[in-house]
Amino acid sequence: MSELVEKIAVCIERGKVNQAASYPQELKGQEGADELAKNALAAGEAPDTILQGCVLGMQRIGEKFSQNKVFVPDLLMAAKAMNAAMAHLKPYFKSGVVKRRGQFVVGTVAGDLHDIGKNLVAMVVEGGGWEVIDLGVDVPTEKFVETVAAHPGCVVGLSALLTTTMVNMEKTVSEIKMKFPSTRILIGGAPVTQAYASKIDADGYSPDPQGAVNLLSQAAA
Ligand code: B1M
Repeated sequence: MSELVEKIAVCIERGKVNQAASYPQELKGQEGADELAKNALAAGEAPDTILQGCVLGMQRIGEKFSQNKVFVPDLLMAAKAMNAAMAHLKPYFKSGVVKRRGQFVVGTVAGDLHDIGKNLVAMVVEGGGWEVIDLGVDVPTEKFVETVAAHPGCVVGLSALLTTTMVNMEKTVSEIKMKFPSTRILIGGAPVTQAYASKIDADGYSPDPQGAVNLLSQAAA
């Protein structure tokens, strides 16, 4: 692994956004994800190398979050640093020079307004190298179906926090699968379990964002 990849990964994992940022204390004054990405591209470094650093950093923080070694604010700071680096990669994604691993369509199911967990999943999945199409909250089944039609081959993620709304996952899974049988669908959220995922024929369940990235990697393999 190159020194640059490791440096970017450390900035992402520690939430070091840019040189001016005073957080984290022990990296004060050092270049952050913003400058490292910008300067490396200006020096002719391959955009893929920057992406590699982002993916590695988000993977490290995602795993620590799964193990309860870090918490929501740490994940938010990592995502902020990741966004700072990714902003420099946007033109390369648009031109196709850097390829994403696939498209991930995510939203909370109909009736559910809880989006904090869904947003964390979206951030970590983006950091995992996927293009995220975030449909927001209270997403009707028809909207998911329309979006899958517009993005063939995408993987769908459904989030629910209420026992009264998780039942809407079943309808969404069944309608997507009826029209687009090969679409892979992951579900998650506090009341959701693997048993429920199996019952409604979802392809996977994850209790946390990094688990979702791992399932996506399997889906893409
Ligand atoms: Co609500 N709420 N809430 N609420 N709320 C809960 C969920 C509740 C457990 C509180 C309680 O009673 N103890 C309860 C649900 C009870 C139940 O269904 N069994 C509840 C209720 C009842 C309600 C209302 C009905 C209250 C009312 O109006 N009477 C109402 C419903 C609104 C609606 O959705 N229609 C309501 C409203 C709200 C607020 C709007 C005030 C606010 C949401 C703000 C927002 O999200 N923008 C809110 C909040 C904040 C909560 C609690 C306190 C926190 C939820 C949260 O953000 N957790 C919650 C109680 C609690 O959990 N302590 C509660 C932090 C977040 C990081 O975790 O979302 O679980 P979580 O996400 C995790 C994992 O689940 C996973 O990854 C995340 C990171 O680890 N994950 C996925 C999530 N989605 C995933 C998808 C994946 C994979 C993993 O793949 C696709």
